[in-house]
Amino acid sequence: MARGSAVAWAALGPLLWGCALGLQGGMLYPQESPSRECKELDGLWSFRADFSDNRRRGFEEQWYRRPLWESGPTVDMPVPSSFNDISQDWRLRHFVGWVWYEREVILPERWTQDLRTRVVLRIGSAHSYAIVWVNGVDTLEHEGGYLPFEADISNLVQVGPLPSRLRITIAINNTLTPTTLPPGTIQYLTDTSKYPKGYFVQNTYFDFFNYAGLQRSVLLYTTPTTYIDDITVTTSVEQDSGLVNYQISVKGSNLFKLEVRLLDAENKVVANGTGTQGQLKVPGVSLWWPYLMHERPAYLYSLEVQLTAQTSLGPVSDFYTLPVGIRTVAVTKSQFLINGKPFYFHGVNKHEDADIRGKGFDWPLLVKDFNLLRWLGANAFRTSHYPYAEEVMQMCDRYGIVVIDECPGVGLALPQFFNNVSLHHHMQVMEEVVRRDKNHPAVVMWSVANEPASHLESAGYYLKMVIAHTKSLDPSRPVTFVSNSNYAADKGAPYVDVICLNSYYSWYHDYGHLELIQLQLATQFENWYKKYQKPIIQSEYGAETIAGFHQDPPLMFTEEYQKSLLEQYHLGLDQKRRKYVVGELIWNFADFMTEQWKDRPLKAPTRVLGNKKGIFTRQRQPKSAAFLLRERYWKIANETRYPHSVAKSQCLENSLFT
Ligand code: GCB
Repeated sequence: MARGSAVAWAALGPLLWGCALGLQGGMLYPQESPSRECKELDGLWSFRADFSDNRRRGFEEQWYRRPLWESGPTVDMPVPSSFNDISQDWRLRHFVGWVWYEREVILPERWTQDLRTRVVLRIGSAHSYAIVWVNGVDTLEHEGGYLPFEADISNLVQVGPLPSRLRITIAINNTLTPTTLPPGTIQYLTDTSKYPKGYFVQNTYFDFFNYAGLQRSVLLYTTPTTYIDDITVTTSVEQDSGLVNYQISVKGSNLFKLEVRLLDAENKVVANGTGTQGQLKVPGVSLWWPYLMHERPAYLYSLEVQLTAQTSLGPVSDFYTLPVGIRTVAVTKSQFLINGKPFYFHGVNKHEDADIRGKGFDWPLLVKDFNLLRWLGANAFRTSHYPYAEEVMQMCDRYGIVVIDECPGVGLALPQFFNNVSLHHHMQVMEEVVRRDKNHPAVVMWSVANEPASHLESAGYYLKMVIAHTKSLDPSRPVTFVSNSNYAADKGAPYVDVICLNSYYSWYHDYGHLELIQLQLATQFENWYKKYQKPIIQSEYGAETIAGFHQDPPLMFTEEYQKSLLEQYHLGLDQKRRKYVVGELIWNFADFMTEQWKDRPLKAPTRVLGNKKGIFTRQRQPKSAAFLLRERYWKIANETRYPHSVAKSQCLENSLFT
C-alpha cells in the first residue's frame, strides 16, 4: 500500500483489535501430498427439513443420536447444492429453519489405527448456521455461510477396535437475524383474518435468493499429528528481484524442522529457506500479471514446505505446496497500481447461481464462466456479495483474473443492524475471509460491505471499525466498501482506499431517459472525486433485460435498452477513465435468482423469475449487450496493455464473433 493513511490504520488495528478476536488455527485448502490424504464426501446425503411449528423437533427428538431414517422419512439431497430447488415441494423452496443432512462414511484402516495421523472434517460452507455431530457426538458449530470450517475428529475415530464407519449429521439453519451476515428479520403476521396462526415471513434486504444448504464440498482429510497449520505469504519487488516473505505456523509439537523451497513454473528451485519465517529472494523474477495486462499473465511459483518433527510415537513429516504469485498492489490519489503500473478494472459482478443447483458449486459451470470471462475480455470481478468457493479463487490465480473479495456484508439497510454484536461478528467474518484468501495473488482488494446505509452516523463508526480491523489483518491490500449513498452524506467513505459506487441512472430513476445518463454520471464522479480525492470504480450499473425482448427505439426491459444504457455509461466512463476512474464492473455477468419481490425502495414484485440484468442469461447465453461489452473490453485491453502490444482473444472457437 502506498497510501500513508493505510500505514496508520495498519498500526492502529492491532492495538484496537489484536487481542479482541482471533481465530483458532489456519484454513489451508486441503490437498493431497506424501503426508496428506483426502476423502471427498460429495454425492447423495440423506436429508430432512424440520417442518414442525417451532422447527425444533430435531433437537427435541435428538435426531443426531441415531441414523436419520430411524426418526422419520428422508429424501436424497445432492451435495454440493442448495436444497431449495431440488424437490417439487414448494415448502422446501421457501423453507426457513433447521434442515438436517446425514451421510455415512467408511474410513481407511490407517486413518483409524495410526495414532500419528490426524483426521479432519472440513465443510466448505453451510449457510447459515451449522451444528455438526460425528457418530452422535456434538463436534462443531459455525455461524455464517460462504466460508469453510473444520474440526479435528481424530479422537472420535481412533477409539478402540475398527470403528471405521462414521455417521456425520449436520443441522443447518438458514434463518437470518439482525445480527447475522447478511442480516434479516422474521416478521410474524398476526391478522387472523388473513394469515393462519403463527404465520411468518423472512424479510431480507438484499437482492438474491437466500439459497441454503451444503453448497460447497464436504471432505475428510488427514495430516500428521504435528502439522503445517497455516502459511502466510506476502510479496514485494526490488529492482528485478521478487521478495517472498513467508510465515508458517506449526501445530502439535515444538520439536520440528521446517524447510522451504520456491520452485518456478518449470519446477526449478529458485530460492530456499528454513524456519517458521523468512524472506526468499528471486532474481530475474517473473511477476504475476493480470490477464490481458501483460503478455505473460498469471505466473505462479510454488512454495514447497516440508516439516519434520519428533513425536512421542516417533518421527513424522508433513508436506504442503502453496501456489505463489509475486506482485505488488498500491493505490495513489487517482490510480490503482499493480506491479507499479496503472490497472483498469474492466470486468463484471457475479453471483454463485445457476439452475436447480442454486449456489451449489459446480465444475462445468465454473469453467464455462471463466471461458466466458475470457471471451468477454473481462480482467476482473467482484465476489458480490459474499466470498465465492475456494476453487473459484484458485482459477483466478491461474487465469490472471483480478478479484475484489467481498464479504457477506450485504443488506445492512436498517439502523438496528449497526449494533455491537453485528460489528463483532462482521470483524470475525473478515478474519475468516482474510485467513482463507490472503495468499491469492488474484485478490487485490477487500470489500467489507455492499450498500450499507452509510449515511447513518452509526454506520460510519461501524465501517471505520471493520475497515481498520481488516487493514490490521492484512496491511498489504487496499480495503473498500461499495456505496450507493450520496457523496456528501456518506460516513464510511473517509476510511476506504478506493471509492466504489453503484448507480442505476435511467433504471431506478428517470425511467427510460437514457439521455440523462452522461450528465448524471459526470456529476456523480466529479462530486465524489472533489470531496475524497481517491480513485473511483463504477462498481455496478446495468438494466433489467429479458433475453429476446426487442424494441427500437429502445424501451425498458429490451435488449436494445440494455445496450443503449451501457453505451451511455461508457461515454461517461471514457470522460474520466484516464483521470481517476479506475474501473467499471457491469451488473451483472448473468441473470440470477432472487425473491419474487425487491425490498427497496418499496417491497414490490419487480422481479420476473429473478434479476435479469445479466449480459448472459442464467443458462450462460449472450444477450446483445454481451457483444457490445466484449468489443469495449478488448479495446480497453489493447490500450492499457503493458508493454504495449495487441492482445488477441484466447478463445479459439470464437471466430464466429470476430
Ligand atoms: C444493487 C445491489 C445488487 C442488486 C442491484 C439491482 O445496487 O448491489 O445486489 O441486485 O442493485 O439489480 O437492483
